[in-house]
Amino acid sequence: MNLKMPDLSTTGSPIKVTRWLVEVGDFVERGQAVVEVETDKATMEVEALGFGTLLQQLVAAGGEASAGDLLAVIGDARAASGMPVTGNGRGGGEINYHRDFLLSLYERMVLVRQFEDRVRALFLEGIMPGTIHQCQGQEATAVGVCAALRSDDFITSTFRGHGHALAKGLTVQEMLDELFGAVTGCCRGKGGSMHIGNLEKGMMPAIAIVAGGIPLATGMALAFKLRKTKEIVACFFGDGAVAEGAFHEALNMAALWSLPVLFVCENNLYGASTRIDQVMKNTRVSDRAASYGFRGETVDGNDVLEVYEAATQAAEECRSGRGPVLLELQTYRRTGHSRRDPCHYQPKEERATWSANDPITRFAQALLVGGNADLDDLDRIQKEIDDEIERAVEKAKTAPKPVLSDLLTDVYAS
Ligand SMILES: Cc1ncc(C[n+]2csc(CCOP(=O)(O)OP(=O)(O)O)c2C)c(N)n1
Ligand SMILES: [Mg+2]
Repeated sequence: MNLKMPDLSTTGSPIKVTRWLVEVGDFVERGQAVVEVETDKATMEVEALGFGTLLQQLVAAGGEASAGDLLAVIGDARAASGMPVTGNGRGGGEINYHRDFLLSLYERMVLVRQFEDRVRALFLEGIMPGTIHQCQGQEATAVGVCAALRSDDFITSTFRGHGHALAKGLTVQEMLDELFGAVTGCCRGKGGSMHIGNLEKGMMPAIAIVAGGIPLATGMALAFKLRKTKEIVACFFGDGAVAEGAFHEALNMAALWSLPVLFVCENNLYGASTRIDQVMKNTRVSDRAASYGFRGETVDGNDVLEVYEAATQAAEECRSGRGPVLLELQTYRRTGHSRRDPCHYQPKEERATWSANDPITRFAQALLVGGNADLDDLDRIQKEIDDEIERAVEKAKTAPKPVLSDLLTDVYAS
């Protein structure tokens, strides 16, 4: 990934690089400020679009560059010599990942799990309006896919969207405020759990109609293609969407026009209380792609690195005009379909098997065995996230609610 000088100067004159904020070999987070520059008007920071390791600084501090000039090369999240080995790699061989990257994946998954657990408790206390559909057990799908995206890429989501939102960079505060119906929420309190989103962070407000996001994502991808931009859209949906007409129509069109859309099916074996084999003869969802003439792949959706690697490859194919791609991520929902569902239709043995395959426990073990973290590191991460969530809960409880005159603002039809 290249970091280029943005078009910041009003006069077209070269822009001065004042200070590097990241050293060669350091890990860079998506959205992290990498270098400080000075235009004729102001001092600004240039941010990384994606995760990676800073490999080269091409303009020294004090030097100048014009808009569009290369400032730095950021490698992918593997790299950095001497790092312990984790992950199998797609071609078979092992891959070195930067420790900070691995910990960031772990942190994000723990954030999703603890957010969901806390929100569940708030609903059970009866102090949150609406209903919820939660994603405990499915953290690796959201986190693995979103880690492979750039900050200017988009996602679409479903009624089960909290994990997608946190993985795409929405904050705990803006989400909790939204769930409490406050004006400070990411949709100003009008979306709630089932329509969570933030366009500035690349997440379309979620759509609760099963398969509803699939034609929408396809349309967004068409817009990216017509505008000749390099963004892609990752479209999350469940196995229940696969029998909907909208799924087939959109996949056909996306294939025909080679659109930059990454279809992500979170196959958790159930659509509400109905098991997948009761509604599909061929339960391998990724096979559907071949019938429309593009690549589909089934991936262990509880292995965050597998998901990340599959999504990175698929995103690259979409970005370079070789899309679309259909990824089927096999996973399991550990909670009921919605808040009131006790989940009795999931057989005990099946639940036990998937419990033993929990994405967070598995990744924690991999981090410990690989020497990337010790138990104190993992405890510290959990505690910091707990504290962050608690602070946000306290604020969200008293955050201001919309007033009557807000009723018809920010709506498309009235
Ligand atoms: C078109 C449509 N039909 C029915 C529903 C009711 N409904 C909401 S969620 C759901 C099950 C969806 O299952 P799946 O797509 O597998 O997603 P998961 O709940 O497993 O994440 C149903 C039937 C709906 N929202 N939209
Ligand atoms: Mg499902």
